[in-house]
Amino acid sequence: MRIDVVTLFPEMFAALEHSIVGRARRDGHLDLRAVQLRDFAINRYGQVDDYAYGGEPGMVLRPEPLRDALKSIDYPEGTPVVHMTPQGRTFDQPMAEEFAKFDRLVLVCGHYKGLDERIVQKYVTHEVSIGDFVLTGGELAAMAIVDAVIRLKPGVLGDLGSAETDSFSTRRLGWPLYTRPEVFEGLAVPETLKGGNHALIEAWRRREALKRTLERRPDLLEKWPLTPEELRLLEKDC
Ligand code: 6GU
Repeated sequence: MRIDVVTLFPEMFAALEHSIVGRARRDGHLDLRAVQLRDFAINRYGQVDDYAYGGEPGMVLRPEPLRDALKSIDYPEGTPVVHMTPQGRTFDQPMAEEFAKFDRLVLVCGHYKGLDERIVQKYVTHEVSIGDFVLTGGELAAMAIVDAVIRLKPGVLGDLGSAETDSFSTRRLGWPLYTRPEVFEGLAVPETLKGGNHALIEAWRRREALKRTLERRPDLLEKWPLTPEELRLLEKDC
């Protein structure tokens, strides 16, 4: 997959040289390119922003540098062009799965007050936020999206970290995890997990995951309701 990011701070993306995303790049699963918006400035002073019409504090990114930066990328028709903005739709696992179906992606990082609305109208296909808080720029949000999308591509995770067993691929939180030692500061590993009965272990995990989801994230159950099988699992327990 090739991902082009339009940004004023390409150096920030060095964070994606590490860990699993770094390996994905070295293995050829990800071709990540940061496009410096300032290379498309409107004058020799490197200007890319300007005052907001109507008069409000803060600068707005001018449309011409953004348009020229996008034109330089030469992405095929149908490629998602994603504007990172707190005004966007909240990014979630289904969106990551949708983006992972493409082999190109363009991410546009906003700065200052934001982008001129006409760039959004003419060039942007998706507006995405990563949550209800405000970042100083879209870069950290773009990195989150690159990570969440690329790990879904076949071959990026080994069998060990397979994405199909992710809690959110089932739209639920994860279950509690234990490793050695068997007793830590007076707390023991649950008996079921040591028993070797795989059906029982599976039922325990799914029940614990559901209990957590019910308690911490009831909104997930509104979005993706309990299945009849999940209802049965919960009834057995209580
Ligand atoms: Cl995508 N951008 C900015 N600037 N702030 C955010 C965000 C994006 N998502 C959450 N907060």
